[in-house]
Amino acid sequence: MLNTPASPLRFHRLLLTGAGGNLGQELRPRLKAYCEVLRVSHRRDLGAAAPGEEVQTASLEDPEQMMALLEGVDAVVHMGGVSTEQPWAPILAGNIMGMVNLYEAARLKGVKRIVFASSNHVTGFYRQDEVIDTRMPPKPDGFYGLSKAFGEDVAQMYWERWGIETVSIRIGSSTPEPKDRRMLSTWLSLDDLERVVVAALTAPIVRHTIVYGVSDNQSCWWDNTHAKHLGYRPLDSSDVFRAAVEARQPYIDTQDPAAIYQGGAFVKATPHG
Ligand code: 15L
Repeated sequence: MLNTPASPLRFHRLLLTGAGGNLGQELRPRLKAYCEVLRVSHRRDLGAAAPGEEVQTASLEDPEQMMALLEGVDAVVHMGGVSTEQPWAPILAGNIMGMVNLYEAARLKGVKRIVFASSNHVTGFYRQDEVIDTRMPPKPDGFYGLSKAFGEDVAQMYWERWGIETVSIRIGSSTPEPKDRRMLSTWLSLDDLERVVVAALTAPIVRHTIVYGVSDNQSCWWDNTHAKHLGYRPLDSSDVFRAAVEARQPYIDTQDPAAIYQGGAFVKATPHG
């Protein structure tokens, strides 16, 4: 957790969806510093609310539950939905219907800022020897990446038509430590995750901005030039883990699609039936 003595309360009520997921669990205690009330939600029961929290169960694919969830909310950190490559049905429910339900509820309840957990898998079929920026065309590496590309388009449409601002964070690999060679380039430390989410919540004007959620790794495939106005400055780097990762994984198979493309193993995941 960041030591941010200067972190003022900026929101009355902030909503965190997917609060029971891996990154939702990380953000739950961290986001409390930026609001008076943190409403946390998940499709399953999250148990008792901590001080300053409200717990509300909601399924993304249920429009009525989403309408109730957005009631009285000032801003949303949307971490909910499917976060790995899966068959189409759960992706359709969580990431396609869920995105539209979330934005319709935001429109009807007057919510004006959403931080959307997009993914690097929107551009997973660029090669690992290419450096790309946030304005290059998507190249999704599966149903999951495709659904996140759709989510970014939803965010764009709701900005143009309804003035709802979004920052779509194409999260790299957010884990306590980088686990393999690919993650030396894609790693987002948990503190930098908090930094990029807070920047996305508090930057004065964002319209619809796309940013790669990545730490200050010496090797990096993603150029965030067009998101500089967010003021996101990563302070961590995978480099301190490099020697240990290379010792664990001394060789890479350069013919393996997982080593050729930025999406790694996602480019060959086949849970599609
Ligand atoms: C993601 O989008 C996934 O949610 C996460 O589980 C990781 O696999 C990450 O991408 C990654 O690319 O490492």
